[in-house]
Amino acid sequence: MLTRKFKTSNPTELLTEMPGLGMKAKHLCADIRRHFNCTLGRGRDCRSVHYAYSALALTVRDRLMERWRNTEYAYHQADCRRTYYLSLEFLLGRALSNAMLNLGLEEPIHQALNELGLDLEELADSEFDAGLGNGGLGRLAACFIDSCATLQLPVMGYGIRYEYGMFRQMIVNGYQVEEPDHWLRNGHVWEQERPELTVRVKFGGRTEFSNDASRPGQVVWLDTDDVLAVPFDIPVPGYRNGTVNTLRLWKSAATDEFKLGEFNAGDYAESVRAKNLAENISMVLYPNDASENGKELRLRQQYFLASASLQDVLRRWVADHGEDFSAFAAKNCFQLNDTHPTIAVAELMRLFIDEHGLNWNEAWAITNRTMAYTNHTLLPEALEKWPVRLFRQMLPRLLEIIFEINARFLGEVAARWPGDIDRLARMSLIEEGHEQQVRMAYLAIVGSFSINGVAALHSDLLKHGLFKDFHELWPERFNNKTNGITPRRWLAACNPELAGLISEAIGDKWIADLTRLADLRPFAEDAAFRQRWMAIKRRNKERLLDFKNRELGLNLVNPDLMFDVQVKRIHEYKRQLLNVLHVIHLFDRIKRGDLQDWTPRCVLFGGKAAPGYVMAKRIIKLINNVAGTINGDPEMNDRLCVLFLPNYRVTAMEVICPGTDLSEQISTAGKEASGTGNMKFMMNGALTIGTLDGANIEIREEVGEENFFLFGLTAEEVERRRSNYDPGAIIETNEELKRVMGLLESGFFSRFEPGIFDPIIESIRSPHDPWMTAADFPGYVEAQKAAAAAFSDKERWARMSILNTAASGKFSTDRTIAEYNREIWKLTPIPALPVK
Ligand code: T68
Repeated sequence: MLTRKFKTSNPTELLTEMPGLGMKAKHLCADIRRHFNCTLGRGRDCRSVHYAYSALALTVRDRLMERWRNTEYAYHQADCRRTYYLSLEFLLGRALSNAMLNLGLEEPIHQALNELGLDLEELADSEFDAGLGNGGLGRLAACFIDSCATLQLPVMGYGIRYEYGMFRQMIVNGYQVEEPDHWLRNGHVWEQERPELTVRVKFGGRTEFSNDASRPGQVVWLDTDDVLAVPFDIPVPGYRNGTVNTLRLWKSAATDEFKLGEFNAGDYAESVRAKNLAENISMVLYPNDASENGKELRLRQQYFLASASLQDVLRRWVADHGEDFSAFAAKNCFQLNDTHPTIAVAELMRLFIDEHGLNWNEAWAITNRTMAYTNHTLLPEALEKWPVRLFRQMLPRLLEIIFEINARFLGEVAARWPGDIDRLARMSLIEEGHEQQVRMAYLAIVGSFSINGVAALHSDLLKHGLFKDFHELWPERFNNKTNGITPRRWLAACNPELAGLISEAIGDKWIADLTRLADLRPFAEDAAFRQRWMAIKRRNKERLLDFKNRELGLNLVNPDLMFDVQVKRIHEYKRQLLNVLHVIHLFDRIKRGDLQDWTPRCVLFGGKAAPGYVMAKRIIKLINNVAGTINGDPEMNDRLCVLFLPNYRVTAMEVICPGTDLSEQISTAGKEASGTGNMKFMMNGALTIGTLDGANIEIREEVGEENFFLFGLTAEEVERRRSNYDPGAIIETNEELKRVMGLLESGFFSRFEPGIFDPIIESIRSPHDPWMTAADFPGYVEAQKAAAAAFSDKERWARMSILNTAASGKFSTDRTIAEYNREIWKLTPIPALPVK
């Protein structure tokens, strides 16, 4: 397949690098025209924005191509150590404006488009989001590869090219309705298919000992149903440094063998079914953000990603080093983004032993020095387990290897703690019960030399809670890497006016070294600067209003309200419910005429619920019903407005975070591993109201307690309260909560569908409510009061806003990635070759 080499000709000219493409407006202008006319074949009768966008995107892409090849060439020349970031999700969003920013093409493109009579915003707006992720974990992967390219680290991302990304959310009568997201419908100019690098992935079949006498004890995996993995590469540009790294996404395809067997035998339907099975693997992203639903296809996706990626790396290794793997661990590292790609531990063992002839100890020594695991959750329901039965049927050879890893591992545990049977059962990779299950997190821990959490508190809770036994065994493997976000997309690109003001004040070095934002601190005391800062915030709020009006078909006009925002996945632990209860309380205050020191506000919600998560969907309905009541009540008029923004996504956040005043980070302490939305808001000058959870703790440390609205139980207090939690008593003694519950229970918000909120009411009143919503309500109301008071003091708020941005330097993924590199990956940055 596509691997024939030139035989008769020697195309020296073809294989020589072409000279670099011009970066000036006139060059860009000519290329946009050429792509529009020649590449896309469109002419004067074409009025479609899509083709104008495509012509521009191709023009930008051309400038990435040469840098992309040079980068790979430089890495190959350096024969450097590399890291591979394995992730089932990369939540990329749009590519165009990011590529323009990173290549430094913004100015000349503006000029070129001006000449052509085109509007950049309109073109950019026609790009579909690449929504190949659920939320934080997928977006983190996208920010990470951006920072790796900016730091010139030889890191490649591996993922799946889902035909359908995260579903599109519509709100119908207040309820979430899911629609498929066919993001590839108009093609995707940023990807490069590489069919010549296709690999084969095995499924099913059976194993037996080889009868090859020269390979005693060798296992063969045979009678498999194979699937092809075809790579599509996406360029990942660094910030103005000539580096372009690679994100390789696999698409599944059927082998063409089916044509022979069943097809000729006349079983057409069966052969087509097999083809569909193969193609289904990369069809759709599973939309669950906090639990696995145990679907067979999901395990197939996981193995498909792991196997294709490892084979790809090994193929390159063998091409360069032959079958000598002695330096493999010194040159390669795989970072596992949560347990989703963890089957890679067993797959690497299989490839070494079955395909490359290493013995167990050799293979294990390498595997165990190359794998590193990042955990993203403490929620027990999110810890992945797969039935042994499913493994046996789908991946029989992998199951044998997992059993062997487990046997040897338990031997180690038994030697360290002789006679401790309970401990063996607790730590086993196989959970016993009515059905045996493989514990993927434990496989990841046993197979990795590094295990990290994503914020200081989270990593601590892993060590002393969830993975306590493993921490006792291997304390040196555990570490923390507090998350971050890329300041390119999340400040420079999404908030150009604020970025401009910052650069005017402190220079533009902050874009690649975010710690420099600290230089903004003195400007908080400069009244003229504060005024400009708040004028920009106001214009960003107007932009956000426009966006809401467009998406919701409304006509809101007042940017002077406090914009109080909670956007993130809808989950009980994130407590959108607590926020709505507070909204109901504000409504109640207006109704009672308690308007003393009133701060007008607009409360904005956004986020998707997993389609099978009934309670989360009910919370969306509650928000919408409360919004309907409040927005339809003339008494509320510019005092309080509540919106649920449908289809929250990366592109929406790019407009939301610059226009937010107050950021809601109100999860039950100990439940949010880190959070990254909190960082986006802070960086754009919003203040946080939040609990001592995840990265909130570090945000508050950086900005100072006086610039953060804190409330709620600590993680320890939450655990201690469990045994004697009495929400009924809290409701009885807190007049405000009592009134809110009274309104809810009276059916005031469910007049047309009586009883629909009963499950929500029950959960708040239950002594077993794991999220302790009632317990934190009184403190939350107080903190909200403090926030409202601060907001009405314009000068004070402006100061606090500037200080928040100034203190956000720590939360750049450049810092996070530098730490991963220093402590785990140990890569040497490789400067890019200059473009000729
Ligand atoms: C998030 N996790 C954490 N998971 O909730 C958040 N899960 O605190 C953290 O900041 C972020 O990861 C980055 O570390 C997720 O987003 C998922 O999306 C997910 C997807 C599939 C299965 C389980």
